[in-house]
Amino acid sequence: MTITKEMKMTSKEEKVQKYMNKVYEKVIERNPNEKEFHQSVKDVFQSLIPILAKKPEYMEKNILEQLVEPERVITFRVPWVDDQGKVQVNRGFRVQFNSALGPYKGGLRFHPSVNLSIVKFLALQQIFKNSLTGQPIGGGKGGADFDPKGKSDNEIMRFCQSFMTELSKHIGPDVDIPAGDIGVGAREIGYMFGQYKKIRGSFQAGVLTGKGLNYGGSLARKEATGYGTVYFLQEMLKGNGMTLNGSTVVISGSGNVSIYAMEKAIELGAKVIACSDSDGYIFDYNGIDVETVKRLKEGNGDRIRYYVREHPSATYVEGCTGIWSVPCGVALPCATQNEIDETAAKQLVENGVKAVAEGANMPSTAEAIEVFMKSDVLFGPAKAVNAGGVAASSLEMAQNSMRMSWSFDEVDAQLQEIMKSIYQNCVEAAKEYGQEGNLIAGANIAGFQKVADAMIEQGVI
Ligand code: NDP
Ligand code: 2IT
Repeated sequence: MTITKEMKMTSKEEKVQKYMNKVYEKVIERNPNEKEFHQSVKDVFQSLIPILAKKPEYMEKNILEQLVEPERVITFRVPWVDDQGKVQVNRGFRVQFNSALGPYKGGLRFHPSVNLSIVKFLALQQIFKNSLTGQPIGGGKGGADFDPKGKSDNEIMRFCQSFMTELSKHIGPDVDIPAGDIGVGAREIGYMFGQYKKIRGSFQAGVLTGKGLNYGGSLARKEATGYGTVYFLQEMLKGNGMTLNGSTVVISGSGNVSIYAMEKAIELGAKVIACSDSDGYIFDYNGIDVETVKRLKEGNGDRIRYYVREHPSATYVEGCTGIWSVPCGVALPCATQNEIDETAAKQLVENGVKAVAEGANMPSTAEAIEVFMKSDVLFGPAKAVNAGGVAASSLEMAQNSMRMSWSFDEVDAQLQEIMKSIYQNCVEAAKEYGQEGNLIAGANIAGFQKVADAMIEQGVI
């Protein structure tokens, strides 16, 4: 038995569980060695037992089996020439997972760890996340096992051009709209946009989001995932009689999501005492200076260890996982998948953590989540918490279609509304299906319902 529900089950729920286990076993059989993808499927399925028991149509129409099979998976060769004149070859991916709610939408990740399992888990999560935003976007994800670290600007440009030469055949403003993720920021999006434009002979602003502000990018998109994470956190704390003001916060990573989560948390009166990169972490009980982190990491991708040169009151510790041993009231994992394991979760709980909100995608292992749930820690799941980035991307698409642009405050105000409504929908869905207070169940159920209904309305296609 693989998919389980903690509470005692009704006979209808037992039937659903049997069906789910069959689908899940097939997922494992059809997609061997894709452990991140399995983890992500299991996370979703576990929440869906009550809704499938209540609405038999989903099982009758075999929605789950349709849902876990991507509509299209594209893998391709990305050859490029390095500064020494040598030919290098990377592997590119785009998983167009589900278009029930709109064109495929989701980021591109450039990191040596990228493989099909990682892209599929991210794309699956994106379906539900995008559904939660209330925006008309389906789910997709892509990337390459390319390591941008240590590459010259010209190498990055040549790589992006080669990557887009192939990807351009599969995307478009009404087809599939990529954006950034780990290792892909405005610079990479710019090079890819330039190549797409050249190949198509047409300026289609809405084909990529996260663009530069000079050529169709949206104000507040850069800040949106981090800000949105903190807006969600704020709602979650408020809903439970707590406040961010005066709390101590630990945030992993020091990239796009972390930096703007830090900035917003500080603005709202929190003290951010630690952040990290893949080498190690810094902590300072007086509070981290976000402007220094920005200058180090956004400028030329320097290592976080250099922070202590400018701030002698801070300490640098080698190794990134140790960050979870820093006592804090709020933990925001904003780096990468499975960065909080069972041991780290136990450490956080022992040190008195009150709330965890996932800025990164799937940063907590299943075992870590169990620790948090058993300890009554407030837990905000990634699909809901970090949805602000893609929500702002959708607002960028809307501005591109209208050929106009909104002010920073206009986008930020819409973002705040979206995050509030995501939180509210998660709370209500959890309550409706007997899992009050469980935002994981709430996010999965609320995200699923809209997609499943749209799939049924559009027939078996
Ligand atoms: P960035 O590339 O801007 O930053 C990533 C940060 O995480 C860096 O500090 C990096 O350290 C660290 N990191 C990356 N890989 C690892 C690893 N294997 N172990 C430890 N640390 C690591 O990416 P983003 O900030 O954009 O993305 C962070 C997370 O947020 C990802 O999970 C992404 O999927 C998710 N996300 C991003 C959104 C966006 O709009 N950008 C939207 C929603 C979710 P180093 O500098 O050493 O590499
Ligand atoms: O994981 C994510 O939601 C992103 N990387 C952002 C996707 C997007 O299309 O803006």
